[in-house]
Amino acid sequence: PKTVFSGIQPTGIPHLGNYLGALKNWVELQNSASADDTLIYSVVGLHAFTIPPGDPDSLRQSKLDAAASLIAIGIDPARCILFHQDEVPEHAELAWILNCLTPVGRLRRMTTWKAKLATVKNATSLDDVDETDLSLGLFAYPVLQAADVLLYKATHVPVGEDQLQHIELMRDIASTFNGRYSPPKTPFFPVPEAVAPSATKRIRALRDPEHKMSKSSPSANSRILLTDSPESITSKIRSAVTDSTRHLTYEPETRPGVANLMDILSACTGETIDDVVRRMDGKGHSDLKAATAEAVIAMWQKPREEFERVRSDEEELRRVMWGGAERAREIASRTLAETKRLIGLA
Ligand code: AQP
Repeated sequence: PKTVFSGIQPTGIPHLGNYLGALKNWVELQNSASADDTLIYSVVGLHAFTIPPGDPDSLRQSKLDAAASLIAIGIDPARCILFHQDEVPEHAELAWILNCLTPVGRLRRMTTWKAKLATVKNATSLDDVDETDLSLGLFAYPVLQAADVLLYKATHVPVGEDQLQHIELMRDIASTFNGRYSPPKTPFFPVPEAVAPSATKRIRALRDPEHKMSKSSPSANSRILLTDSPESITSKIRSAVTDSTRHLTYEPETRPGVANLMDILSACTGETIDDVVRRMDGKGHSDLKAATAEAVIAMWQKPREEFERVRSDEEELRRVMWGGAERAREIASRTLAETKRLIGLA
């Protein structure tokens, strides 16, 4: 049986990149799971705090937004353990233990903290990112992520392509732990596998296709949110940066803006890229934009309505999430106790 774990940060309403790169896969894994598989999905508030938001109330609201979004896209709290990571303190405790097994040099090679600082500081290049601005928490982000996954002895981790380097790290951490502390021939932690969507790649920012679409980018028009109205989706896609070449071709390296729209269109409709290129043959940029907007609007119409319904009953949403935290804690406390016994802390 599989144990699936993944998380999303409550740093804003999820966008098209989060959905096509990861969340859609969460739902597909849920819908194809067998009865003895375990699915665990988390809103990872401790990760969101690695860039502390200025306003505590906005973090509280974002936690509810993220939880409601997951239910709205089809995550079923009766079939999955859906919970807030910060309501299960074992995550931080296992993260501390794993921090002590992780070399700083290994973390320094991650590009994600550099990219995150570059986005937040509006730096144009990763080389302009100054390490003195880096908090210990942001640096250790992938180790906390490893703790999230290993706490449930997860075997499969559905993430977007930007997170694959973190999965490599958590695999190394699991192997290191097993090598040092597991009883002979019985690895304590399964070495988890990434489940990356095969067709959809990284979705790029609409106004700046050199970068990935991101919740924390200062340009709000660069991302399409689950809650955007059809008018807003149309206007954001209409103003997406493309290029001045007239014919439409799929060339991600040299024409990232056009390729991004084609990636989005193909992911929303289920067509292959070849189908999309054929359908757009002889057409112009505005046709591609219109078709893409139409596909996104159709895909998200129901989830958007569902979000409004789920989000409007905060008390029920909190109750559902608290129920998930209790179920998560049963597993997490067992793994943490076993871990502490193995390393000599219990
Ligand atoms: N642009 C993207 N294309 C494909 N997949 C993406 N993901 C994020 N952006 C893209 C995937 O979404 C999942 C949840 O992401 P997250 O909220 O945990 O953190 P993130 O990767 O840092 O996403 P954002 O939107 O850029 O948030 P902020 O700006 O707050 O950091 C992950 O599986 C991720 O791979």
